[in-house]
Amino acid sequence: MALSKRAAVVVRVKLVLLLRVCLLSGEELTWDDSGYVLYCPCMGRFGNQADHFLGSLAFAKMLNRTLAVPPWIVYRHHTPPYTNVHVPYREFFQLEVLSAYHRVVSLEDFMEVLAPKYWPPGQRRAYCFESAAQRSADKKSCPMKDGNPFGPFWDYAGVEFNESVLFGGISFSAYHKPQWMKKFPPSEHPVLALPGAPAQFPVMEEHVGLQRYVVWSEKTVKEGEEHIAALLARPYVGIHLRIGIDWQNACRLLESGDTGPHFMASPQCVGYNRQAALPLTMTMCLPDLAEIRRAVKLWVKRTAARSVYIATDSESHSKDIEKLFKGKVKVVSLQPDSAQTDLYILGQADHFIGNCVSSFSAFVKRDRDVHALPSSFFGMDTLGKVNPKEEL
Ligand code: GFB
Repeated sequence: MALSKRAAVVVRVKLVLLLRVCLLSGEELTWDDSGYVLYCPCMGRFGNQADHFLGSLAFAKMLNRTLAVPPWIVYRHHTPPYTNVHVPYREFFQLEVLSAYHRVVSLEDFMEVLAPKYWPPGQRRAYCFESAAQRSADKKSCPMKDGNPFGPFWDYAGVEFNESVLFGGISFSAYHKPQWMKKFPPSEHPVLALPGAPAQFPVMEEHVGLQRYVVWSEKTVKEGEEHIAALLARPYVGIHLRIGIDWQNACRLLESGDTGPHFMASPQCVGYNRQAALPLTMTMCLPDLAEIRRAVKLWVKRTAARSVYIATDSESHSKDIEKLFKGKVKVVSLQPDSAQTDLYILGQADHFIGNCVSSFSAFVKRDRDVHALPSSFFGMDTLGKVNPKEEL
């Protein structure tokens, strides 16, 4: 069933690709009278941005506007160039595949080809919540370029804003679609440029499946496959250790009990229904070495794995994990220049153990779900399924 669905999507993607591929090459772009949505992926790092991206894609489709797909903002503050790097979407993923779901253009192409004529300097309006404008000096302007990453992002796009349009009492959900359509008809408001993603974090349950349109670029696949071939013997278990200092601080918030049933990306493992959410434990947020060893041992045994791939934001604990298997299982951890290499390798594992609360893990989990590959989370051994009856 899963395979035939996947096959259907592949066929659809290929068909749409054939039709649209030329439309997406910069020089062939034509103006869309239905309008555009532009936004800055200004919250969080890759996993947060990816969650927001799926919601933004759905928002653009809901308003029947073309989405100007922003670059990823990569924070390189500890390694050269010691600043934000804006990585065009198509560096990591295939832009064209998105158009099987909805019309898109890269922000870079939009600015280069369309903006000079249809959204020229001097006529660039920013749109934001009244509450956001409260942060500006005159309390009437959208704080589009205030601080990092906002300023550098719009500078990268080459945009100065000339005017602000404020709104309130509406959200980005489908419930408010009529208000959006009425308030901002594309004839009068062709470009909705927003300071942040028109989406919720974490991604809404109904948008999780849009992950299937987020397909790795050939370059990322090639690099990832080379690492897998050179370093790993299948079957392999991939694990994500989100255990660094920022994460320790974040998980500490759980101890206060003020976080409610959901905390960051946790709906992916405790369930989206707040009333029926499973309890989120400290071990699920911040697994200690004992839990890491327990889970790895279990899944290596269950999958008869010959190697383990560790992706980590800090320590890999590779020596401790190696000791578990007395040299019989190869344990590998890279320090990749790009987090996407880790994401790709985790995505291809025969089994994945992720961190329930991390949106970095959530990206991998969604990506694997698209291909019906199994995942679980530290601190819980259900196969990444919220209803335990679905287990195994
Ligand atoms: O992806 P992300 O939003 O996930 O942010 P969370 C975590 C970032 O840390 C990643 C790095 O984008 C990577 O840059 N990182 C984490 C890793 N784990 C790994 C790994 O295994 N390999 C590599 N190469 N890099 C949120 C943040 O993180 O955590 C928020 O987005 C905030 O801004 C919150 O800091 C506490 O959801 O895990």
